[in-house]
Amino acid sequence: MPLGDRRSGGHSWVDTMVAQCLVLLVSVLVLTAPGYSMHAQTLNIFKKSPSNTLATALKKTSWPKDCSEVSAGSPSGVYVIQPTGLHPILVSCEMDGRDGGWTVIQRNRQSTEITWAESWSTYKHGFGNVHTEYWLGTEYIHQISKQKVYQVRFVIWDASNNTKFADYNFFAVEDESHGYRLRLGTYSGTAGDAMDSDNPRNVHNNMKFSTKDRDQDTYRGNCASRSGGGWWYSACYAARLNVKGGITWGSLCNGNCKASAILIKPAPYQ
Ligand SMILES: [Ca+2]
Repeated sequence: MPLGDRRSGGHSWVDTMVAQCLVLLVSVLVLTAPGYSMHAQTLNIFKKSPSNTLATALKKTSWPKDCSEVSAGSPSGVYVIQPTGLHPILVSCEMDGRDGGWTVIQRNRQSTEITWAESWSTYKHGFGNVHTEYWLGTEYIHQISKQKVYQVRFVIWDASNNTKFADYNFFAVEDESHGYRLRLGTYSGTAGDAMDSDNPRNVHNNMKFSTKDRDQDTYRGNCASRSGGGWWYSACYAARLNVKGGITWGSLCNGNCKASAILIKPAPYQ
């Protein structure tokens, strides 16, 4: 029914529309509550009214499953995604250039105010500020990574603020019952292969995730307690990105890296 017919058609349709608007608005407020804000694209659904497009927008039940499904040409920024089987979540998307569509699962910098020394459950559901430094959440990373075949890009800004990359052509995080174990493919890049190693003392590939209150490393002590943040420790690390002020990536920068980011997107092969 066109919007103009509402006077002759009674109030019920309009009331339903208002109710749906309120429900959606409340959802938006909840999503934006803990220091988050949403990208304009999400709010544009309100601007396309009044017409049937509003009704269409309100019926929208599917969000992008990851940043690779955000429409081409969109700017980098914060978006709502909804991985299969999950509620909608906010993530930062790297959309710039031809090589866009990356979902940012971690971002840190040397001068961060985040302690990173958080518990298993805090790591599980994520923390920080999606606009600056944050951990998306180990559970959400797992849920995203099981949707498709993913690749990962570790971006490291070294001590001189040069940007370096470490790409792995496969990326997955197993479920919580398997300790959120990390699975990486073959390395290529400019930062060095700090996540994989023949040395069992500092390898990260195939390691379980550990936090200060859940020691799943291969060290007699507790790597996460000694090092601050949760990570896929062995005994203990060659790469340490989840830390306040001591970001390390192999021999590239040892405790003095300027910043880091971890990005994932579907591999070109599926
Ligand atoms: Ca241990």
